[in-house]
Amino acid sequence: MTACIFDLDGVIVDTARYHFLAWQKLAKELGVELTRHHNERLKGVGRMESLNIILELGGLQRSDGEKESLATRKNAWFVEFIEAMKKEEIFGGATALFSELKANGVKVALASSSKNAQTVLKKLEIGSYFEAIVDGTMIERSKPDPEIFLKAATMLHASPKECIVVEDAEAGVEAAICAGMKCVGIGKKEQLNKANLVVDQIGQLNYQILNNL
Ligand code: B16
Ligand code: MG
Repeated sequence: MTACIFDLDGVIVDTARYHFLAWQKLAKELGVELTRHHNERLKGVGRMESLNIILELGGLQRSDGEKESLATRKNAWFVEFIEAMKKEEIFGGATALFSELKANGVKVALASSSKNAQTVLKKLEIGSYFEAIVDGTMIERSKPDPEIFLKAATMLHASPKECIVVEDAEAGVEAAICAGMKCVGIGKKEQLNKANLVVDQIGQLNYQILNNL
């Protein structure tokens, strides 16, 4: 392992919950019931892809203009949540893990599909932990496409097989595998069964566990 690439939402902080609450509010207005089970499909995929899934669940169709304004409304609610976020919301053990990896010569990167990733990093004051940051504004295809992880590896001058990805989304695990990288899933085994290892939270990981994968 020469590099470790971390997803943001749902791995470092529980912004995945804020995405869910904001999408659920929008879905309700559209008359669509968005359950936690459905929400698994929304994790890791881009904003417009998420909206398309909700419309599909409700058997609804909207014009491109209407979709833009629906996605903008959802984002405004999400931004309200993240503006109120506190540093204490960073998952326990996350920053200690970044420091431990660095101390062992492992490069640390962030790869988030979110266009709000920089705002979250600033709010939590953790941007300086990452040698490379790829966010939703820098990619053309969102997870499960491997583009985001390959871009991070290129920025770190690391080859994919030397990289380990840490992800909470099914689409993210898929993307890591497509990129030719090893992957640790954060969440449920049933959901993330393609990952090389699944743990409940980032705090359970350390350099040794990742290096032995
Ligand atoms: P935004 P990640 C992803 O972030 C989220 O998992 C996903 O639910 C969200 O739709 C996507 O970012 C886009 O976010 O609307 O803020 O651009 O998990 O890749 O860090
Ligand atoms: Mg995520």
